[in-house]
Amino acid sequence: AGPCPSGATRVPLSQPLELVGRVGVLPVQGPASMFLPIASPSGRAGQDWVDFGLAEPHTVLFHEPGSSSVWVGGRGKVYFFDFPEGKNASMRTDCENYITLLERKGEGLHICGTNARRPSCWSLVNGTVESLGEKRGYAPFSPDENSLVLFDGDEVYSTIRKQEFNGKIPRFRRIQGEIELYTSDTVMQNPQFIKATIVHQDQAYDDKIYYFFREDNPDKNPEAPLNVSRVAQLCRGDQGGESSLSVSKWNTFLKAMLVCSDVTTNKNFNRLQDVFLLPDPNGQWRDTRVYGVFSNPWNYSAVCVYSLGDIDKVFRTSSLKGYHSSLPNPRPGKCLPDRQPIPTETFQVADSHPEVAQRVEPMGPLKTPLFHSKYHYQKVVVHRMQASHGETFHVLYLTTDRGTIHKVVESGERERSLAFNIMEIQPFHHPAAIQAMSLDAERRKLYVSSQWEVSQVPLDLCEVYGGGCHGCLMARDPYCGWDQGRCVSIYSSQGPVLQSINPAEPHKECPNPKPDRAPLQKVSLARNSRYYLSCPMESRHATYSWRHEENVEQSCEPGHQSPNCILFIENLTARQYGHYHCEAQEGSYLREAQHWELLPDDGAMAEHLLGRARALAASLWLGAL
Ligand SMILES: *[C@@H]1O[C@H](CO)[C@@H](O)[C@H](O)[C@H]1NC(C)=O
Ligand SMILES: *[C@@H]1O[C@H](CO)[C@@H](O)[C@H](O)[C@H]1NC(C)=O
Ligand SMILES: *[C@@H]1O[C@H](CO)[C@@H](O)[C@H](O)[C@H]1NC(C)=O
Ligand SMILES: *[C@@H]1O[C@H](CO)[C@@H](O)[C@H](O)[C@H]1NC(C)=O
Ligand SMILES: CC(=O)N[C@H]1CO[C@H](CO)[C@@H](O)[C@@H]1O
Repeated sequence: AGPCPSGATRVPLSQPLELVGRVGVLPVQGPASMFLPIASPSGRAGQDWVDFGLAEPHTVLFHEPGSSSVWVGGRGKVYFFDFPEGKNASMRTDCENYITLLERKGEGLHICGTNARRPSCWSLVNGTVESLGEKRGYAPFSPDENSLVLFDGDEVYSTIRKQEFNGKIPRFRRIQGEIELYTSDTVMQNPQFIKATIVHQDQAYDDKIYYFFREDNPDKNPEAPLNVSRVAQLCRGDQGGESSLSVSKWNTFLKAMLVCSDVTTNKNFNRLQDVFLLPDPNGQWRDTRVYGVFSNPWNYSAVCVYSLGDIDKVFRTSSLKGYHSSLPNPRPGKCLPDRQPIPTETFQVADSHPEVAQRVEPMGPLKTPLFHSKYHYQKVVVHRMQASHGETFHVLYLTTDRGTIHKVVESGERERSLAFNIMEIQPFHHPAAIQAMSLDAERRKLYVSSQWEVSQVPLDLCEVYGGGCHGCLMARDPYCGWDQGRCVSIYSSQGPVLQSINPAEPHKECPNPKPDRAPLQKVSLARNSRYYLSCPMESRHATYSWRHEENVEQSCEPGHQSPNCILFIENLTARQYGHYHCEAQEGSYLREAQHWELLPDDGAMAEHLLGRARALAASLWLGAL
């Protein structure tokens, strides 16, 4: 983005902004019959959405767990939506003010934006917007900059540069609270910041800031990856150093490499895309799970899970890469009590050797990814939930580059985690890339925004699973169970619902030993006509086949290109009349998904159907080409 056009108007900082409210309409999509659903427009069942009414090329989302509202910062506007009431308050400013930050601040909301390259903030309290003036470091000069702002009480940390044209080297700063500090320019090479967090440790003086980033690989060997993924640590109580060189710099910076590779298959995932921290339910900071989404040069993805305890241990115990003398005392990276400054010698060693030799590896005995996949995942949030029999599951929601969300269930076992992709959710009315995603674990909702709309998606979408009890349990969705003849959310039911504890053959728990048969559908067709039968592949784990009498005429394996398993009949012969069954098979589980009977007919009705069938077939062929 270049400088502002001469006609651009900034929001006058002296003038409060106008707020406008409106009541929106929230259509709710009806349920559709599915079992183990794959991408489908009906994956939207039960969700709410609101259209912006215009394109918002850059959005940020703010949602407070437990509330039914969501704030979206757009271009010159802050949208406020309440689900299910649905209203919006938009803040009218000029087209160049991209809102990049929305954060709770006491009673109100802190809003910061680019404001035509004069980064500024506003506070919104009790429906009134007031200008806080120009605030460098809180918002970037243009919205696509690599910016991260972290609030903790009165402290504010930021990676946003303060000068528009100089100071191009990205730094991690403390911009409010204690003395202002920044990272040395030599400790990171072209960093892309991903996520920052504050971790309160056992002793207050030991509190840490961890941030995750990618940077250029210092190893220029042509075999080596271009980028490496990192976690860095800083002591929250860092007061800077004693020498003129160290006085305004973080004196406790160290960084470590984050490894996400599968040694058995020799697959490496080097590009960190997103991080989600899942705190331990018992409040043990060391057991916080750090979920990292990584990709490789072919845009395949892997999810690796680390623990904060392991990260902390690497920084506390590892030697420094390339440093072969004995370490000074206190050792680099150590937080000192009582606001003691770090001795210059310790700073110099850490500043010249900021990387620890030991790498941070995923949890688990094999230190491998939780799973890898051919999808290009971008963002992740994780929900810890308890199924009705008390077993804990971690459910991952991953955004794909096609604007959908994959729901992946990790079973709670410590030793050998298993991950199962159970659903693809299309959250929007107009398919579009997902710009922001926020999880409300308490209310069990996901909020996502695209350039067109913001959408509220319930985590317990159970009505989408068709196929009766078998379909409901085969879905292996820990939020859903079978109750009184329906696949229901475990939260909506008063009493216990039937859920499976047998992940291999969950349907065996159902009262009816055999799944329901599909209803018979009939069609009359003339001889020599062209026709096709289509069977939606609702499960991503099943093989679908079309059977005519005893012969399998068409078979579609999991991972089939099209979402339907299609049987073409080029030129209908006498032998081809009769019954056709589409069957979905997964392990020992077999379900009839469709049942058709093709009947001979030479009358006018057949002509009509034939014409329709031909038209459909033609459009389908075009689609396939
Ligand atoms: C917000 O507005 C309400 C009603 O106008 C008023 O009662 C309340 O005191 C206000 N709160 C603050 C913090 O100004
Ligand atoms: C990673 O590598 C690419 C390709 O060389 C480069 O453009 C990019 O700036 C590098 N750094 C990061 C942090 O992604
Ligand atoms: C990977 O994804 C990025 C961004 O989505 C895209 O620019 C790039 O071309 C993709 N690379 C490959 C090999 O598909
Ligand atoms: C179907 O087969 C019949 C007899 O073999 C032939 O006359 C007819 O042209 C064929 N129709 C098509 C559409 O290929
Ligand atoms: C997204 C949206 O619906 N925006 C509306 C918010 O309210 C103002 C004022 O009524 C409308 O002009 C916007 O279109």
